[in-house]
Amino acid sequence: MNTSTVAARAADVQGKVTTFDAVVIGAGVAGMYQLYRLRQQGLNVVAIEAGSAVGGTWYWNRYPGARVDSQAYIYQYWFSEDLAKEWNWSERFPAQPETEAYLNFIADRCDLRKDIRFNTRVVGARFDEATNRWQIRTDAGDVLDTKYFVSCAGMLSAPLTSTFPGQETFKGPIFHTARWPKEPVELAGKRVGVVGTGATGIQVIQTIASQVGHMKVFLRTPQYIIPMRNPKYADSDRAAQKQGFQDMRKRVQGTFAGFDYDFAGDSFYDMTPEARRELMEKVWADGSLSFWLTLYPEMFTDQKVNDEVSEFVREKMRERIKDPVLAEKLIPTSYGFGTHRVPLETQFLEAFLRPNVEIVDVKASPIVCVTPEGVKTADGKIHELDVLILATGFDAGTGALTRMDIRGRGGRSLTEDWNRDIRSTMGLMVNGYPNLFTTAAPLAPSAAFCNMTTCLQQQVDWVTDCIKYMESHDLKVIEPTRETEDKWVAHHDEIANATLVTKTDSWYMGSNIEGKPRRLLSYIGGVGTYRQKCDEVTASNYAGFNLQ
Ligand code: NA7
Repeated sequence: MNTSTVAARAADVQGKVTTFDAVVIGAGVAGMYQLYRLRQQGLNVVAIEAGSAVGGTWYWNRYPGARVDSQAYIYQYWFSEDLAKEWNWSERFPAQPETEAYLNFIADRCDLRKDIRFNTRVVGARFDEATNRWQIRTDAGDVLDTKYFVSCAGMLSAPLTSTFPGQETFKGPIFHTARWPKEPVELAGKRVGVVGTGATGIQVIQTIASQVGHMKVFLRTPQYIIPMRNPKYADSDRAAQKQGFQDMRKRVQGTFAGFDYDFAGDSFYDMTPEARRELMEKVWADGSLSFWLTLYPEMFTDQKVNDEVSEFVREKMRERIKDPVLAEKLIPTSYGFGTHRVPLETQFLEAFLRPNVEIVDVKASPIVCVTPEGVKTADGKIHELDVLILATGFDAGTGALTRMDIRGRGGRSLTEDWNRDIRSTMGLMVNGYPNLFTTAAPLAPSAAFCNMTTCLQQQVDWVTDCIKYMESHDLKVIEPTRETEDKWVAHHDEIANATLVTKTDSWYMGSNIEGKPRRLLSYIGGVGTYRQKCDEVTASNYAGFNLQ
C-alpha cells in the first residue's frame, strides 16, 4: 500500500465505520426497490438518501405543476400484486404529491425507512483492492465498508442550479425546480422570470401563468409538444387496471420504451398519405407519449418520415397560435420531432396568449448574468424580477455519480473517466469498478428512452440476481472485462448513430453541459431487446465478466 493510500484510508476511518453487505445510494423508485430486494435475500443492507424522505425525483421535484408523463397504471412497482390492489390512482397522469404519496405508501408497507439513512449524502467511495471491498464516505463523516455498492442515485438528480454568473447578487429568491421548497412559495402578483422550456419549464409555466403578476419566459429553443389527455379514473377503471395487473406487468417488459403501447408494425412507406394522416390523428388524440413512441420506428432514423411527423405537430401547434410572430417563437423548426424528450402539456401555448406573459428571446440575445434587479441579456437590457425560476435541467445520466469522488482499481476516478469518455457495460457496471452496480446510468434505456419504473425494476432485478449468484458461488468480485465493455459501447453507438437523435442538441446527448463528451446517454435499441441481452448475460453465468 503506498503512502497516499494509507493517508486516504486513515482519513476515511476518522468517522464511524460500519460494515455492510451492500450499500445502496438513493431512496427513490430504484433505491427503495433495491433495498427491498437485497434485504429479502438476507443481506445486511443500508440505503443512503440525501433527502429527508423517500421519493427521489418525486421528493425533489415539487415545483408547481410537476406531474408524471407515464400513465399511472404503468408507473408502479410490480413485485406485489397485493400492494398494487391496495393503491388507488386518481387520474391517468398524477401530479407529484400523489406519486410521492404512493412511494411513501410502499415505504410504509415494506417497512423500508428503518434501513435508510436520510439527510445523508455520499461524497466519495474507494475500492480497496486488498480486501475487495468498497469504503463509502458520507457527508456525516461516516464510512460504510461494503462488498456491494449499488447506485440508485438517479438519472436526473444533479440539477444545474448555478447556471448564471451573479445569481448570488439577486435581491429576490431563486428556485431551481428540482430544489423547490416544501413551504408554499408566494407568486401572486409577483414579477416572475422562468428560464427553460423543457418538460419541466412547460409544466411550471402553464401552471403559474394565471397566478403571477407578470411572467417573463426566457426562451432559447421551442419545443414540440403533445396535449395531455388526463381523465380522472372511475372505480371501474381502477378495477380493470387491478384485474389486468399480471398482463400489464408482462406487457411493459417487452415494448420499445417500457410503456404498454408499442409500434403498431405499420411501415410509413406501405401506407398512403391519407392512411398516415388518419393514423397520426388517431394516436394524437390519445394525448400521451404514444404519439412519440408508437407511430413508426422509422421516425427516429429517416429524415423524410421525421419531417412529415414534425410538420403534423407544427400544424397542430399553429392551430392554437394564430399570431405569426408568436408562432415563430414557440414552434420549433430547427430539429426534428422526437429527437429529444417530448413533453406532454396542458394549455401551455395558451399561457402565451395571456397579457401578463411575455417571451424574452434568449436565442437572439442570450442571458449574460443575474443582477440584483433581475436578469441581464446580451442586448444590455435588465429584466426586472421579484422571483427567478430556473428550469434549466440536469447533468443527466452521469452527474449523480461524477459529483461524488468514486475511485476504482488503482485509484482511477469515475469522474475523470466519464469526463473523457462516457462508457459502461449495459449501463449496469463499469470496467475498473468491481462490484459497483449502476441503475439509470448511461448506455441503458433507463437513461432516457423508457418508462422509468419499468427499466429501473428490470435493472434492480438484474443486480439482485447477480448478487445472489455471487453469494451462492462464494465469489468476491465481479467486473466486466474491457473487451465486453468495448463491445457494448460499440453496439450502443452503432444503434445510436443510425438515429436522428444524435443530431439534435439536448441533455440526451450531454450537450447541455459544456465540455461533456458527446454520446447518446440512453440505449435506443429498445427495452425488450435490452432486457433480452441482460438476461443472456445472467443465463451465461456472466460470460464476459471476470469473477473471482
Ligand atoms: P431540460 O429538458 O434539459 O430543459 C432545460 C431548459 O433550460 C431548456 O429549455 C434549455 O434551453 C434551457 N436552458 C438551459 N440553460 C439555459 C441558458 N443558459 N439560457 C437559456 N435557456 C437555458 O430540463 P427539464 O428539467 O425540463 O427536463 C429534464 C427531464 O426531466 C425531462 O426531459 C423529463 O424526462 C423529466 P435549450 O433547449 O438548451 O436551448
